[in-house]
Amino acid sequence: MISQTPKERLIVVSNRLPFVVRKGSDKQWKITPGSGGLVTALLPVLRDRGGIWIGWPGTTDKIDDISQVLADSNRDAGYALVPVALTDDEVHKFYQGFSNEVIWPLFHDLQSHCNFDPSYWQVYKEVNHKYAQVIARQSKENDFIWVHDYHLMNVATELRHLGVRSRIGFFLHIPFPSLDIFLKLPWRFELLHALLDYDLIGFQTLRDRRNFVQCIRAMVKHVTVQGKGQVLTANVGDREVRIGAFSISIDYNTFIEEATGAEVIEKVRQLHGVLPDRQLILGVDRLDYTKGIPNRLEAFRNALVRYPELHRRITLIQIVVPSREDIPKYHDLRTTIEQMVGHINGEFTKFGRWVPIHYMFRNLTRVELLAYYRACEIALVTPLKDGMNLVAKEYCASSIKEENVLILSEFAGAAAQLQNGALLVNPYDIEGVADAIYQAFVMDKAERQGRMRRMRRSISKYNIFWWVDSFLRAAIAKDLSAFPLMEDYVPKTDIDVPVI
Ligand code: ADQ
Repeated sequence: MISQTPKERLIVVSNRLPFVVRKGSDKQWKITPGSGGLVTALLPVLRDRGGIWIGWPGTTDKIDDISQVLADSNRDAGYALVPVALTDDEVHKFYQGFSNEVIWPLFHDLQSHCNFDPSYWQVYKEVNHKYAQVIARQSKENDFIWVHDYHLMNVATELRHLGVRSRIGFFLHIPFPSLDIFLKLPWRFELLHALLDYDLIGFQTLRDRRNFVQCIRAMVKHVTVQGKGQVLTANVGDREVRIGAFSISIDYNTFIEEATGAEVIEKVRQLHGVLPDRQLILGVDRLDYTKGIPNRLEAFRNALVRYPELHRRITLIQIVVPSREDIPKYHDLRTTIEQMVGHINGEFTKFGRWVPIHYMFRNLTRVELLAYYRACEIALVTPLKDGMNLVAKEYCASSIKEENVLILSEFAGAAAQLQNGALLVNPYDIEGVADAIYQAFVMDKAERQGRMRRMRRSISKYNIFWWVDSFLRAAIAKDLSAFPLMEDYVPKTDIDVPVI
């Protein structure tokens, strides 16, 4: 459904290219396609209208060879892959530093985790300039340039300095913080003005958009914001900037297809075979302090203490995917998680009969991931804060019999859309999450199906293709009233969380 979108050439820009480039044992470059929703959704659009994907190839090795390898491997694809070269120092200060030690924690409301090193900001600007130079070399006047995520917030400003006049859109995959938190950023004014150099800024949720609007109203002179619905208009001086909420999603139909494959079904059978007569609870997250894994483990322990009837009747399968291991905070987090798992298993294990937590620290194949989604009767998706959280949507899509229960943090972007089906929890409320585990455990089939059906209907309608299509249309539409809010998405309260 790539309908009615503008037909200009598309230039997609992201921190990383959607292909992993690495040298094999024969010293030859090997290119493997990346996976994930963004790649799945954007590659058909790029093929359809032609275009370029620009990004860092993930290695600081000599770039000339890589450009050639990328060009050769992608010759017949209908779009080009263009690398941006980064040095080790740039990767350290721009990627690990400013992006992941300043913006990532601050935008997830964890200011105490921030390292506001001034050299990080300097290199962030330089690297954004580097991306802009590559874009300026590659783009033509009528191209639509779509920049992704918090690593590249300065790119539009740099492009304007380089004289690029094309329309430029930006999508922020992570949350946008409230004014009080954003004000802590030493470079708050520069960054806010940089974002306003885009023609369209997309956020994951209405809450993120509202935070951004609050920031520009408070911090930018001569700004007015009008409109209602999915896309607003801000007038800043003589410029018009569009500001929208576009919840990212998944390729729903492909998930169903893959989740019903023979290999997945066999693996589900094996899982139930080794862990019989109980409900399985799944936690699957990148190793990241925003995902709330220690709080979740504490809640699981609390449920075992307060509801002894759960003993031997539930098992938590916690999978942690290695991530950002060069940053010390991530290393410490892994140690904390592993100590907690050890304590809980030490406290409750019944020798030869029951181990409460099965813990894995590794990447999974697609088949394994889908098998865990299908096999586990309950999912615990309890981030302290999350832009969207695709695991929640993937879990629902894979629930083919619609008998599984999703326990979801109020602070995941997905909560606004899935609030009519998920058991919403505050991840800081240990007893509340423990109660939700018990509620999920005893929930009857009819209620499970009703809840899961509502969530799947919404995810199926607002899938990844809807997301791409609505963003690209919002960039050019004359009439913004054609962009109503998502049906399930209408916030019931001003703070988007349920109140009693
Ligand atoms: P992430 O923080 O990475 O994404 P999420 O949205 O949950 O979080 O996406 C994780 C992805 O990794 C999922 O697509 C999942 O299939 C995959 N995955 C999970 N476990 C895996 C495993 N063991 N092996 C391999 N793959 C695994 C950021 C933001 C989110 C936002 C997304 C998209 O932090 O809030 O939803 O971008 O915008």
